[in-house]
Formats: sequence, structure tokens, C-alpha cells
Amino acid sequence: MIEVNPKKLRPYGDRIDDGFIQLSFTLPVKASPEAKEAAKELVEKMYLERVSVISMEPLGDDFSLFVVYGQTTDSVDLTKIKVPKVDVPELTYQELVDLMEQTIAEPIVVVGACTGSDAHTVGIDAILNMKGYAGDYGLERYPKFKVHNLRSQLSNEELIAQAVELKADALLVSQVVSQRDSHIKNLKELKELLKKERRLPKGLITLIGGPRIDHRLALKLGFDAGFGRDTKPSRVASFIVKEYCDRTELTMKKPEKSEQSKQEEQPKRQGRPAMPVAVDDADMAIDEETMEDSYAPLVYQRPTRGQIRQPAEGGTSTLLTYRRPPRGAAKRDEDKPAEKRKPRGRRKPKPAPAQEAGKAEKPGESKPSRRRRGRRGGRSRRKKTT
Ligand code: B12
Repeated sequence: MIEVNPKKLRPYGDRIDDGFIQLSFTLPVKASPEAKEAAKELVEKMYLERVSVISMEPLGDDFSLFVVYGQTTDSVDLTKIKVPKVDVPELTYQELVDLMEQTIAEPIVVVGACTGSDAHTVGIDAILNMKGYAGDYGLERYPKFKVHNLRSQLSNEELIAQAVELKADALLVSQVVSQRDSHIKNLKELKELLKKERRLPKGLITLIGGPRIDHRLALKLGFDAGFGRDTKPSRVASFIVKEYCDRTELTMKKPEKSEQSKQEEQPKRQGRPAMPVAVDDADMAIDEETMEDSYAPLVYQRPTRGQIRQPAEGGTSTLLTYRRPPRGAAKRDEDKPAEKRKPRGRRKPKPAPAQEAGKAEKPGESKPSRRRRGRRGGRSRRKKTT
């Protein structure tokens, strides 16, 4: 194991803490010995020491590309760095589908587009399309999302008008081109328009994404979350579901726990992110102690849809807690609605094509399969040699 001091973190060149870094940049001048010296001087002005120009390549007639090494004496304290991150549990597609089935009545309406003059649809498609991204299904695949992908080059006004008409619960905006901060300008304008817009629900969830977008920028611009490069759709889905539950009457609340139970649960939770699962007051009263052991198959009181959505008697609100359902509990066949259960017993044979077409074929007499036909006297390619 390499020993690194996180409080004095320095770049690694070819030895720990040597502080060597590599820079690459273009100068708008022809490649020449003077241009090379200019590149070196420039990097020295950045307070790098032992500077050497490793490579100078002509870029057309009037430009040159440099790769320069230099050493920094600076270090950073990694332990003091805080980066805002989208704080959602890592749930798989199936876990999310199960969760949505249990907690959400009507599909969540998602409206997404790549806006302004930006024509890059691939990013928003990766999040929304059925196929998804990197083996992770897109939002269209989720039964409880109703997705409207408005593609690209939509003005902010058009996007808002469509969101109103489609009754959006979540608005997803992609910005890929960031030349001259065009993405920031466009997103600021959108935010201003959204502030003035009265026809959209108050709890509208607003997400932005793109290779130059991060959560910090999104929060700064007034959006709910920002997603950058290599975002998986299930992460976006997790965020939308969590926010949706928080913002609707499904107020998500973490039950109060004693100090002791908090301490006891910690080892169990390691490596297992908490997730929101609806549990109403009655369920909590039944067995709060065992509810904590979320991985034991029998302790999960599966809430019915009605129990979740209707407010509890006496003016108390429905109580939800961030919990992970026990493994397999939601996947058990008997837990699924009747129409989604697998058929029991033998499968009904499909009618043979000849029967469908009304051709004369006695009941019980089915056409042999292609393979059987091949073997038993169906049309054979071999010549008869009689
Ligand atoms: C394909 C492509 C094109 C295609 C786009 C086709 C299409 N239908 O999308 C075409 C040829 C049309 C094109 C055109 C241009 N392009 Co182009 N293009 C690319 C390229 C090669 C790949 C982009 C891509 O598809 N990435 C794959 C997706 C999956 O990644 P992604 O966009 O990052 O999306 C992920 C995340 O960011 C996130 N995400 C994205 N959006 C959202 C939204 C939400 C809500 C959420 C939650 C998440 C999310 O999730 C996605 C999955 O993880 C990139 C270079 C590169 N390698 O990235 C250049 C690039 C983006 N293009 C660039 C440029 C400059 C242009 C042009 C301006 C070129 C020109 N001078 O004409 C034009 C722009 C035209 C226009 N009006 O927009 C620059 C942008 C530079 C910048 N930072 O501004 C790049 C980076 C190339 C470069 N190095 O110069 N381009």
C-alpha cells in the first residue's frame, strides 16, 4: 500500500510527492524555437519549476501544440474539500421499479430536451430512451415514468409551454455545448422564465445535465440537481423518485430512533445505502424493532397502495422511511399484482400458423417444427436417388 498524506496531497509524476505535472496547450503561432521558448516561459510564470517542453507539434500553418512538464511545490488538503453531490441511494432498475410500484399511484411525467441552439441529443437520449446508457435502462423503460423526449434545439419558452401542456412533474434539460459559457447563459434564462411561470406545479423537479454540468453548478443556478459525464439513468430516476415523494403528500420522514438503535444498526448498513420505502404509522407500531433488520425476509410489512396515499386518521400524515426492502421480497411472485404474475402450470400451446390461417388441419395434429420437418420428409435439399 502506498502511503499518501491526504492533508498534503501533491501530484504524482513518477515518484510519490514529486509534484510533477503535465500541461498541454496551443499557441497561435507557427512552431519554431522561439515558440518553444515562449511556451516554457509561460509555464514558468505559472510558478512551476524545472520546466521542460516535451513536445511541440505544428497545428496547421499558424498554430502549435505543446506538452510541457513542470514541478509544483504546492499541495492541497484533501480532508478539507467538500463537493456537493447528488445524494441519492444507488438503486438498480428493478429496485426502483418495485419501489415506484409500492409508493406512486400515477406515473411521474418527465419532460426532457436539449435546449437553446444545442443540437446534441445523445446525452438526453441516453437518460430517457428505453435502451438507456452503459447497460442501464433509460427512464422510458420504467412503467411509472411517462416520458416526453422533446429532442433538441428547443427554446426555453417552447420547453416551458410544452411542460405546461404535458403537465410535467420533472423537467430535464441537457446542455452539451459550453462554448463561451453558452450553457450557463441559457440555463440562467430558463431559470428566470421558470420563476415567472405560474402554470407549472410548485413542486416541479428541475434537473440539468451535460458533460460540463455538475451538481454544484446546478445548485448555484437554482436547479434541483446537476448530472455530468457518464451519468446512469437509474441515478437520475432515483433522484426524481426521492424528490417526487418528498414533494407530494408522500412526505418522507425518517422515524425517530434512539441513540442505541442508531449505534446497533450501523454495522448492518455499511455498504448498503438506505432507500425510501413507504411504511405507514401502523406498520411502524407493529414492529419497529424488527423493521430495522431490513434484510431479514419476514419483517417487511408490505404497505398497500391505499395505506400509503391516504392521509392517516386524526390529521396525522402518512409516514415514510428510507428503507431498503428485504432482498427478493418485492420480486416474489405472490407479491406482484395478479396480471403480472408468471402463469402457473404448463403453457398453453400457441395455435399453429396453419390453424390461424384457417387451413385444414385436424385438432391435435400440429405441423412439425422446422427442425423436425428438416429431418422427417419435409422439403429436403438432398436429391432423391431412386
Ligand atoms: C456526437 C457529437 C456531435 C453530433 C451530435 C449528434 C446528436 N444527435 O447528438 C453533431 C455532429 C451534430 C455535433 C455537432 C456539433 N458539435 Co459536437 N460532439 C459530438 C461528440 C463527438 C459526442 C457527444 C456525445 O454524443 N456524447 C455521448 C453522450 C452520451 O454523452 P453526454 O452528452 O456527456 O451525456 C451524458 C452526460 O453528460 C449526461 N447528460 C447529458 N445531458 C443530460 C441531461 C440530463 C437532464 C441529465 C440528468 C444528464 C445528462 O448523461 C449522459 C449519459 O451519461 C462530442 C465530443 C465528445 N467526445 O464528447 C462533440 C462535442 C460535444 N461537439 C462540440 C461542438 C463544438 C459541436 C459543434 C458546435 C461543431 C460545429 N462547429 O459545428 C456542433 C454543434 C451543433 C449544435 N448546434 O449544437 C464540442 C463542444 C465543445 C464545448 N464544450 O462547447 C465537442 C465536445 C467536441 C469538441 N471537443 O470540440 N456534435
